[in-house]
Amino acid sequence: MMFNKITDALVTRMRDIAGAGCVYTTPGELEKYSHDETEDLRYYPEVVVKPQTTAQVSQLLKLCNEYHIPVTPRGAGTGLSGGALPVNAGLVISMEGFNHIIAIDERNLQATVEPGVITEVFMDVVAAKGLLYPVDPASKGSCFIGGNVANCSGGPRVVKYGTIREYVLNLEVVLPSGEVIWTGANTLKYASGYNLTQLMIGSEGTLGIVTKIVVKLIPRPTQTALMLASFATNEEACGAVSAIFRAGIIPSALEFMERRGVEWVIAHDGINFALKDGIAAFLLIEVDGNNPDVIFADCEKINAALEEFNCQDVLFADSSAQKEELWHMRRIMGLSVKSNSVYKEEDTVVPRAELPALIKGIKAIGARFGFESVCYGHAGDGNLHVNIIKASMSDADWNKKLKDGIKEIFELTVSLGGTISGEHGIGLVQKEFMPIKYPDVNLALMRGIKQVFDPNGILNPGKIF
Ligand code: 2HG
Ligand code: ZN
Repeated sequence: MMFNKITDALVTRMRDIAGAGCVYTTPGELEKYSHDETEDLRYYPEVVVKPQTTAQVSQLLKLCNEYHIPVTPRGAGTGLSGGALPVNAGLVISMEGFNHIIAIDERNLQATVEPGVITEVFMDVVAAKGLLYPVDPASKGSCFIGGNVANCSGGPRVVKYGTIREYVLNLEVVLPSGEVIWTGANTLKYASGYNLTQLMIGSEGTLGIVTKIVVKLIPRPTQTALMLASFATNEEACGAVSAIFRAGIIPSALEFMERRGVEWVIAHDGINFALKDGIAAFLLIEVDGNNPDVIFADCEKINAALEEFNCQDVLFADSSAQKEELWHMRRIMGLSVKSNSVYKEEDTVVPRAELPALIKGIKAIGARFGFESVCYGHAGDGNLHVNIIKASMSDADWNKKLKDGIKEIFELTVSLGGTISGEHGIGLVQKEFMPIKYPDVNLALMRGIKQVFDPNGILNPGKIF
């Protein structure tokens, strides 16, 4: 793909469109947009614009399409696959200015929001109305709901409530041509031709820029119970996961944490947690509902299922403060790993009952290549975040062994019926592994869709394929 550089004349046009105060060009201003949360990758854009209206996004895309300027849409920059990195420089369109909750429709249990709203801010506003928007990635306090749409984000509550796919009803999207469309309808059903709403979700900013999002809301459960179960081996912890569902329970969260992850949270955050000897892994299990008796009975069934897998100990959180502490431990695990060592994160997902085989295989691959890994994640979804640790490995070893090791981890994942990303997307860093999952015919279909939406290939080039 041949792209042009952004000339001074084009910068002037961008200022005319968005207002001079919303166009940034100095290295100091651009630095923040040169990276996301993906390892240590850095790519500087030439210009950043923060539009405030759909009309401005439309005019910017029309201009860039005419002059073949690459455009990287950007939310909060919390992504873990490099999807927001401007790898061809060009223009970054930051959606920070789109931070309004436009409407909460309590009659239909729907809301219309702009993509730059912080996920947790939105969750709190609907919670105050007794409603639940359950899509809560670990970075909910800083990520944008638009980025969640772009990446098809999940988080701990997917296991009961589903990913963001289950909540987005309709999207306002600006196409690379500058045309503005609504993708669907504000309805719970949609059997009216190809579902463009679902196509946009997870398209990582390669097909259009989302400017409004209509989501479904649900009544908020009033009660939760949270327990932390400890196990002597990873396989036992992972094996217990499927048993909980077989016992007739769908927990509202079912998270796995390896011991080393907990150790690093303690080191990073100084939390007060007594880590007992002989414990290899934990399951953090939440049950929600409105009837405490039903929740109590569910917890007893879960306990019985855990015992079959040699569960060593179960800690019941007995206050909301303790629940928050345990959740905090889980949510900051990614950051804690990052602060401890150079690392590379993979986002493997398999059918739930294959989790024991996945973790066993990952450890065997690590042993063969000589790297350590710290695994945690959404076990109830079969989704394991595999953090491969550089530790004292030399750069040469790390670069060579890492690539081969990741390839084997993904081959194992796919052979178990899984895929190479459950919720972090493909972006820049996973794209070379796409052929492990997809034959040429699937990749050709995806490229064809891209071509229809974006014939000049200006939108987030270098991602997914
Ligand atoms: C996690 O489970 C997340 O810790 C990290 O996948 C991603 O929320 C995030 O930014
Ligand atoms: Zn996750």
